[in-house]
Amino acid sequence: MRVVNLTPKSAFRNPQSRGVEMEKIRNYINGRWLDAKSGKTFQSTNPANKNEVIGLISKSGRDDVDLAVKAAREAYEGWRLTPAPRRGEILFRAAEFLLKKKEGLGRLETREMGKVLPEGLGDVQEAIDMGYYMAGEGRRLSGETVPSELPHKDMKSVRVPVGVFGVITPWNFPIAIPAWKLFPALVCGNTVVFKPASDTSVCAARFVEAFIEAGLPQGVLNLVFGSGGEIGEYLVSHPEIDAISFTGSWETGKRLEAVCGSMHRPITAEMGGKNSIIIMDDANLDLALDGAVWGSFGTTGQRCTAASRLIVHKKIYRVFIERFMEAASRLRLGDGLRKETDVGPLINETQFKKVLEYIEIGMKEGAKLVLGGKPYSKGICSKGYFIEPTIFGEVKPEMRIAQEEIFGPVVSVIKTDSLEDAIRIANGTVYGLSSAIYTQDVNNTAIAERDLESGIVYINAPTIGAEIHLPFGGIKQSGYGRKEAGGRGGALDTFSHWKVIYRDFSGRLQKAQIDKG
Ligand code: UN1
Repeated sequence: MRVVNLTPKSAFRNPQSRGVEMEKIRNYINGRWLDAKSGKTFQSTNPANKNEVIGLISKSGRDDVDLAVKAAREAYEGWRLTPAPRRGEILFRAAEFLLKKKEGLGRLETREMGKVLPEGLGDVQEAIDMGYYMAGEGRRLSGETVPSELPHKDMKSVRVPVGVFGVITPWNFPIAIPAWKLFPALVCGNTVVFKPASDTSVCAARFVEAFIEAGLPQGVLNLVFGSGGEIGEYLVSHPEIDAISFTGSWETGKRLEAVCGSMHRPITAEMGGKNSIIIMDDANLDLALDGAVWGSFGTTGQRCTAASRLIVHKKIYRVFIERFMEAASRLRLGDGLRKETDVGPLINETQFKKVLEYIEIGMKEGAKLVLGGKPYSKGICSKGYFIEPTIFGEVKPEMRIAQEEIFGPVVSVIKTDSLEDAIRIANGTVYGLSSAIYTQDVNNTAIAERDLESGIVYINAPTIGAEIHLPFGGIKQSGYGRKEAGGRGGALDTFSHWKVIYRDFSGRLQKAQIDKG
């Protein structure tokens, strides 16, 4: 195996957080960890304790992106021609490395992103799952062979890589979402320039390390840190990039789609959601309550699949809302590394303020605040971006809090009187990522499954918790282009093109559709 140049392990003391180490994190370009050309840096901090700096990160400019794209372009030919099973073996080793480091990576996620430790570990596990799954694809990547209508002629379709991919990822799944993109991109034979969200830069560096340890040739995967405005959009419009995979907000995604459209460049964009759970009067209420709490407040509501609307049948509305309030009020906020914590902080000040603004909007619109609604700063939470789990009752489907993505621990409860009305409300937003229904009536499940307008539908389970081997993604303003995750029909179609080959060995000109053989 090649000698690798890892992120310098020379962590140094962070003066602001006694005893805790902060790391210097550099770009990874063409097999080397490099400072940004400008020498500039920025800090990544712990959202549960703003004084704790997790890493000092290279702040890249356009020249760093140029370097990374050049490296990916130069490595492309070699990687494209590396047999796919060999590519898969490298990815398998990367997954093994992640498994070995799972505990440490999970803890890092909690410190850098704020999600509670079991969720941090789940995030890493999702990456491991994707690694093993895509490693296996190295020995499949199958196409079709079908008989020709003409004699002495054969024909087949084969997958070919797209080229150099620009990959832009969000902070809410700092390792899982990069894994959804990098593993399939690499097994298909693409090379990559990866720009992660600044808030979770250290997680991204640690994740890339898995590929280096696994022996990925230099230049195949390159990592640049910096703001979306400064380098993300530059990467997307770079002349030497062939395609883009993006996960993030609708506003950014829409802009990037326009850029790519004008350049005839494929882009897959995963964006927001305004996901709903329908709870019918015949639902198993205990199950629905557990699902509503997890769907609304898991990951502090910072999942694009989070349930931010609960559409509840009027016959059970009162008992549901009382029990839901009671269950949510028992959730304990705090540092996600502590065993007793159920809900962590918001990621940063911008999100913190945005969520509080939406709570304000909800109150002005006349929704009934039944729980929470305030920042939470008791005890150890005084240094973080904590907001109480917040429930609005009596919400009208057209209110802004029931239409716009909030991305925080705020949920709207809406009353309904029938399945038909519930589905109409669920479908009545610009988004279409995930939806769910709790009911014991098999006919209700069939109607919901058929009529809910979303990329993912759950029956008797909340809107979160997609598994990696089926396609993931939304319709309407939730998604654009092909899907993430899954194999055929999902990630493999995003990260490869079909090439169709006809071979005529008859020794004469044969005309399809004209000659009858
Ligand atoms: C996201 O919120 O962007 O289904 C991804 C889920 C997770 C992935 C969420 N497996 O909630």
